[in-house]
Amino acid sequence: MKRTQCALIIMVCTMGLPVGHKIFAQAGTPVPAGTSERRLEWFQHDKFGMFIHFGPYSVLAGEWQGHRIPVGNEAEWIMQRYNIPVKEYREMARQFNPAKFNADDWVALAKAAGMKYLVITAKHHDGFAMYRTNVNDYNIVDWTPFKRDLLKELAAACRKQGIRFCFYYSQREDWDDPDGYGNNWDYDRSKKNFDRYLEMKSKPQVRELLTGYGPVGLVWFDRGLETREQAEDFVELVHGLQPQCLINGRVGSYGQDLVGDYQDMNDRGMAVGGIEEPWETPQILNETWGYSKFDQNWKPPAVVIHLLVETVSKGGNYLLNVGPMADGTMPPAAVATLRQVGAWMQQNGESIYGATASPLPEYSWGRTTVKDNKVYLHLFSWPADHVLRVSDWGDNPVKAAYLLSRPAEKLATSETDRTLLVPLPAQAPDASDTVVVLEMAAPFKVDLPIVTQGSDSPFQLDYMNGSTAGKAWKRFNRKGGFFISKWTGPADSVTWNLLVSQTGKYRVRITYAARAEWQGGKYMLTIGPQSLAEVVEQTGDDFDYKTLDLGTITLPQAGPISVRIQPAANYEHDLMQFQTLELSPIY
Ligand code: H79
Repeated sequence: MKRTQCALIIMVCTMGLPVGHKIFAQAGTPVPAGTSERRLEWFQHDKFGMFIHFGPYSVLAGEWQGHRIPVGNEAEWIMQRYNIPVKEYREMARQFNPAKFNADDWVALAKAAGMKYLVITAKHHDGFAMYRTNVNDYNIVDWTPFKRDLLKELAAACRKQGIRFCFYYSQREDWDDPDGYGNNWDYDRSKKNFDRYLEMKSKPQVRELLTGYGPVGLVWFDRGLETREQAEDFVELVHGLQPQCLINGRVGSYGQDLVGDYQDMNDRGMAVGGIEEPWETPQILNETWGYSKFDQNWKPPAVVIHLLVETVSKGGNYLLNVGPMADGTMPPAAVATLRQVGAWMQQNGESIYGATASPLPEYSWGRTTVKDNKVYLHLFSWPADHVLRVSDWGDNPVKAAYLLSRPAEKLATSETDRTLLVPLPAQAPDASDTVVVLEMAAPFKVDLPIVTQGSDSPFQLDYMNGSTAGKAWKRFNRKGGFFISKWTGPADSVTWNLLVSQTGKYRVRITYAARAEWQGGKYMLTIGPQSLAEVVEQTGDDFDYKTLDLGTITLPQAGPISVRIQPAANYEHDLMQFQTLELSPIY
């Protein structure tokens, strides 16, 4: 449901909730070292990282024997795409010699862009190690004329310049190894022993990387392992060696519930609304991860800034990729863009670092981020009449308003009909994103959106128009989409405020997924003054959603009511993976 449809605010139902209430609550409670929450502190603060895809595919730069990877496709997939025999790809990799590589330059570029962590491909799907491995000689030191351990130099430069060193490791896909996943042109699929690959290459390499390169901020796995046990093995391996190191959600199967510390969107994916679980989106500057000499579709700096802001406004991290060229230097266009993003960050970083998801809607003029007692309005476009209108502002008295770049010049604000008006200078000081700061005496309070209904139309209550409390979280899964889960007790709930216009009988249907072990969990469904005791039924595996009919209820009165779902008792496990509750009028 679109925010505009459900955002009719009426005074009766105003229930103020401090923004990011769960995060504030956590800050006061001591968290034992090594837990996910503690590990995630830097990640949730830092917001912006550099992704680097570099390997032998960078030499091919999108072309193999006259075949060209179409722009829009991944150049690092070239070996798979043209089924290049291992022998030939390995010969090609002999030429990999990034002689102009300078670790300090790369790290300085990340730093200049305002990035705080750096994730380099230690091994991509092609199986080539970008560091000196003991597993085999197919690595940058033993196999190439370069002979240097690129990761070692990068890790040292990161430490020196205060950037968190992290690595990408393709733990399942390996087109070089006879037992790895993906290469069925050289190797007979039926003869593969995948466990042998995991034990003989994948795990030993992850172990090497976590023992030889200093503290690692996070390990970025890709293309998820099939079973939960396999994924948990990798989690134990990483946390056993470096308890503070984060693990991204792609360690496990994309269709299962999260294993690891935080969730990644799809490649280039974006959230539909604020996600309450820590998350990240991997994004690209042009249309490929590994360098392609054909791809000159570079995003303008303003677009990069908008994507960063949009991500932060929804509670996420922005991991932005650059694919260096075979000689070890960065494409000039990428450098220019990152420097311009950095200039913007220099001025406006306060609105990004440490900011949390905004409860305000997506505006036509831009996005908003929030931190402590401040709301940052990011103006992607400048209003023609120089008056900024912030609808759904509610009851939040403004102490001071000013442009982040000119804090001394205060702007006078006024309110009309719960919309805040901010008079602006005639010209946008920053055409890509001018940030207006609104300072308040207290954290911003949101009104729960009011879900309205058209005549004879049902209420669709979901992730977007509900409000969670306690441990219940708005989350994402590739198979499950946007959903709510992690609730284990009565304090964990999701609530909707409804404006009933049609009285009478309603059919109640709920859509959720529940594993076998969650079967029998009891939950309370409160609809206005009525409470229904319900029992969770098994629906199948993770995200095997089913719609269950919960019978009928009567809504005798028009007007505001609230609807809530919460576990009826404390459980050791999740209640359910919730998707929607539908109340449809019966005629
Ligand atoms: O490392 C980057 C990608 O190479 C990797 N994830 C990001 C971070 C990735 N792994 N898998 N995928 C992306 C899915 C890719 C599918 C495709 Fe293709 C590759 C689409 C086009 C090329 C395989 C080959 C499927 C169709 C053709």
